[in-house]
Amino acid sequence: VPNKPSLLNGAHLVGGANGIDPHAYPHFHSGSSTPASTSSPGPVSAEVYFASHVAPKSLPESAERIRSFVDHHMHEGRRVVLVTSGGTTVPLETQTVRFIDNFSAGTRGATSAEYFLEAGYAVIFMHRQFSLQPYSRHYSHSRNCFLEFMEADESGIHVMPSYVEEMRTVLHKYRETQKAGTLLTLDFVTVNDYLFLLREAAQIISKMDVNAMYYLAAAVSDFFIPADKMSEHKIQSGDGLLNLSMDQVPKVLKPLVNDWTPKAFIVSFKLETDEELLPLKARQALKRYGHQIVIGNVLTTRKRVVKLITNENETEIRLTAEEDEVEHIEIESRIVPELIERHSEWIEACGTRGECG
Ligand code: 9Z3
Repeated sequence: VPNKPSLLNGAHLVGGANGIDPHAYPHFHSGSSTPASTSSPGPVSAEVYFASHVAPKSLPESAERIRSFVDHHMHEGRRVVLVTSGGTTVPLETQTVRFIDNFSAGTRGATSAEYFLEAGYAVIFMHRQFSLQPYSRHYSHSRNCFLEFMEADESGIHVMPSYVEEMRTVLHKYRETQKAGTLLTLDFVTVNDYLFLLREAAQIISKMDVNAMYYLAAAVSDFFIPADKMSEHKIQSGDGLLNLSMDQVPKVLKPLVNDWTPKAFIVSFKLETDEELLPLKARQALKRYGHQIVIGNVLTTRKRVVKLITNENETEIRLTAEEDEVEHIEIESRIVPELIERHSEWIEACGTRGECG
């Protein structure tokens, strides 16, 4: 997902004749304003990326939590799905004041996680810090403030009668999940956090030989500023322009599929804003990375239409206007069962891939 400079001071960071030494910070150039260049050489390999960047401090603790979670559920005979959700940030300074973000609220990931849990999967929910989460998403800031569901009288504070039934259902599912211990949540903020956490999780899960699915719904930045080219301190403003030059984020789907977790069932999402481009880009991704399914979606229609694309076929899932606007059906309630069925077929066909036993 291309980053949108939504949190910056306008379309460009203000800078220019601003005292930034372009030799000290080669990724910040003063001078005329040009759009970010896409003509530079391709991304560095994942290997080079990981060797030249620092892992988040919380990684060893996350690794331990993943290990014991997967170990427990494997012995219980559960399938595991790793769901990624929400957007990643790209810091512009090491001591970060400004960063680039994207639109994702994490609706797709949080909603899908609930349907996987309901179907009996153990879910590793890898999400952007403060993005939507399973269950609480129904009452979060981006939908309705939870206070709107409450009323007070002399005996205390209660859920308003008109919301009781819906909340009872959500509460019941939430408690069932807590009791079963089937949800592990791990968070990330930057694209660097995301990449390290995904690699760590995949390598751990792969070693444990569990029937895992990857459901990669996070909106991952395509461009970033490498650590060695980042300004340590806050970029100073002046009255000129600041042009940003960014590198491409390595395409980690390739090592994910080939090296980190070669036996897993991997579903990635492809987002475009131009509908015409989507089939081509989705097919390209499938061919380039060799995984099982790409789900194509368009920004403006993503809650109503998706396309499941495999090497063999293409299946559209589309909500009717009635289902969407009147019945409030969530498209994830159709996507997830379809994927679970395909995951079952994938597991059953392990013999044809020489992976059984
Ligand atoms: C998606 O396409 C998700 O469906 C959305 C969900 C991010 C559109 P929301 O969080 O939105 O419910 O608001 N995710 C994947 C986007 C992505 O970064 N894909 C990469 C790419 O297109 C490949 S993994 O290159």
